[in-house]
Amino acid sequence: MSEPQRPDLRQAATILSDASSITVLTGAGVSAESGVPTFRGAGGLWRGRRAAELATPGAFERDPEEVWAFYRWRLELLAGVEPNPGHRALAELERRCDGFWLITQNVDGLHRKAGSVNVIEIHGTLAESRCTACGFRQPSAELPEAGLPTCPRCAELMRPAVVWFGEALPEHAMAAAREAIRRCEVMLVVGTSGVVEPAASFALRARTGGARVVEVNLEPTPLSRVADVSVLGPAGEVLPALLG
Ligand code: BV8
Ligand code: ZN
Repeated sequence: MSEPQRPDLRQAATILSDASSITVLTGAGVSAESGVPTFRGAGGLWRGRRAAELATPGAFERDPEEVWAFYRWRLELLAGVEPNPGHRALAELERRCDGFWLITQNVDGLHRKAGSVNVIEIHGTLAESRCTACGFRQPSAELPEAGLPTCPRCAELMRPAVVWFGEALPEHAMAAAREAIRRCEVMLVVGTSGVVEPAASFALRARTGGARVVEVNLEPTPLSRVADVSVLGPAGEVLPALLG
C-alpha cells in the first residue's frame, strides 16, 4: 500500500495530520486481522447462532449455560490473539496528537494491549465479569473453568461485563464519548458496519458539530456518506499508511 498512488489515502492523511484533536471510533473490523471474528461477517457465527441472538438479557435469562459457553469460547479465542498493525498505528496516532480519544465498540481489550491510553469502551469489556445482583466485579480470567460462575460475595450468578442488546450503555462511557465527539476536529471511523446504535450515530454527530470524518473499512457502509473521505482497505494496512 504505497501512499502516492492513492488520492483517497493522501486526502485522509492530510486531514489527520492537520488535526490537533482526533476522536477515533472503532468496531470489530479493527481486530479482524488479529483473528477476532467480526459480528456480522462470516466468522460472526457460533454453533450456527448469531452473536446478536446470544448477547441479550433474554438469552441469558433463558439459557445462562449457553450464553456462558459462547463467552467462554470468545475468552479462549482472545487468550491467543495479539494487537495488529492497525491497533498499533492508533496508539502511535495518540502519541502524536494533543487531543485524542479512542471510542471502541470492541470488548477484546486489544487497543489497551497495543498501548492506547485514552480508550472509552462503550460496550464494556470481556476482561471482566460482574455479579448480576450485587455488582461485584472480577477479572474473567479468575472465573472457574466450567459451570455457571457465581459471585464470591453473594453467590448470585456472574455475567460478562459487556453491554447486551437492549441494555443502556454505561453513563460514564456515554458522557466521555459525548465529550470526545464534541471536542474533536476529526473523527476517524475504523472497521464498523455502522449498524449498532448509539455508536452508529457518532460520526454524524461529530460532523454536525463541524468535524471532518474519515472512514476506513473494507467496503462502503451507511457511514460512508457522512465521511469526507472513505478509504477502502484493511485497517492493518491503511492505518499505518495514513500515519506515513
Ligand atoms: C441501547 C457487546 C437503549 C456484547 C455489543 C430493535 C430491537 C432491539 C434493540 C434495537 C432495535 N433497534 C435498535 C436497537 C438498539 C440496539 C441496536 O442498535 N441494534 C441494532 C442491531 C439494530 N442497540 C442497543 O441495544 C444498545 N443499547 O440502545 O440501549 C436503552 C436506553 C436506556 C435504557 C435501556 C436501553 C446496546 C448495543 C451494544 C450491544 N453490544 N457488543 C458482546 O460483544 O458480546 S454490540 C456488537 O456490535 C459489538 O460490540 C460490535 O462492536 C458492535 C458493532 O458491530 P461492528 O463493530 O460494526 O462489527 P460488524 O461485524 O458489524 O462490522 C465489522 C465491520 O468491519 C464491517 O463493516 C467490515 O466491513 C469491517 N471490516 C472487516 N474486516 C476489516 C474491516 N474493516 C477494516 N479492516 C478489516 N480488516
Ligand atoms: Zn454478588
